[in-house]
Amino acid sequence: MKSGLRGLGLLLMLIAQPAFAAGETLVNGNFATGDLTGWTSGGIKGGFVLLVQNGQAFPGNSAADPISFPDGEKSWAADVRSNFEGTLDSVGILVSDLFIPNSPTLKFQTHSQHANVEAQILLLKATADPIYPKPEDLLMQVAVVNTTPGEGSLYSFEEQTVDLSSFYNASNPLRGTPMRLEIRQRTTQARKGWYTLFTNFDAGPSLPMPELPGDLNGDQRRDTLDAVLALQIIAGVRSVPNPIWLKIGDISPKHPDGSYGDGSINIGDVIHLLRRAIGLEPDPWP
Ligand SMILES: [Ca+2]
Ligand SMILES: [Ca+2]
Repeated sequence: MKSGLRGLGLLLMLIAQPAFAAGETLVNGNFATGDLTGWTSGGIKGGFVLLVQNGQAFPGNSAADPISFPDGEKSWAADVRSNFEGTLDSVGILVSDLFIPNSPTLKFQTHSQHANVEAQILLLKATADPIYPKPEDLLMQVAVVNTTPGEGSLYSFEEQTVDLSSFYNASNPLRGTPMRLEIRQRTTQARKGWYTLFTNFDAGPSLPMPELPGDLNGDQRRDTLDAVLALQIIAGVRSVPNPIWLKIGDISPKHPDGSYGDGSINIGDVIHLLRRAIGLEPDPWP
């Protein structure tokens, strides 16, 4: 009885773990069109992200003397910032869907309102918690430095580049490292909610994320994390947001003709995934 309860506790703990769905691509430069598709905004302690438009007033940017955005008239940028009160531990966060770099270099353009900000680019493993990533889930962390911060039309965005060559596979880009790109920014001056603007992220032409049967979190591995996601779906903690998930997760039963699946994600799929995760089921799989 006692060990049964422990087992149930473990199961509930696994179900409560954060995990993320398979994404598709980094939508290059999409901020410049006013579209956040493929990105999720969030923050710590009230930090947040806005989309702001060239020529339109927003806090810190008067319409009478606006900075020019790189893509000109009516183009957009992401405005990442602490809360308006300028609390030092308030951080704005913007995180991309999963993508595979299709270039040895990540490029983007950015501008900070003031020198007293801390802006960062994080590259995260597919399985990372985007708000509180563990150190082992961090592929890279880069400070974003603006040499000419300020307000008004005298200032302009600066080009930035990040070396992605360790994660880019030149001979077969689809075998590059799946990752999420994250932007973080906070003020380092109390009571000043300075912003940093970002636009035109480019990591090469978008690549489709390979769909590996059973790989529900899209990190290109079939392991216990995927079994946890399947359990969450069965427990109703997580819904199946689109048919792609169902197709990826429905790996059991296997039929005599070599096909597999019964149109649902259930405990049979979890067991099949767990057996694979502990090495009981070699390729070809499922
Ligand atoms: Ca996986
Ligand atoms: Ca099934």
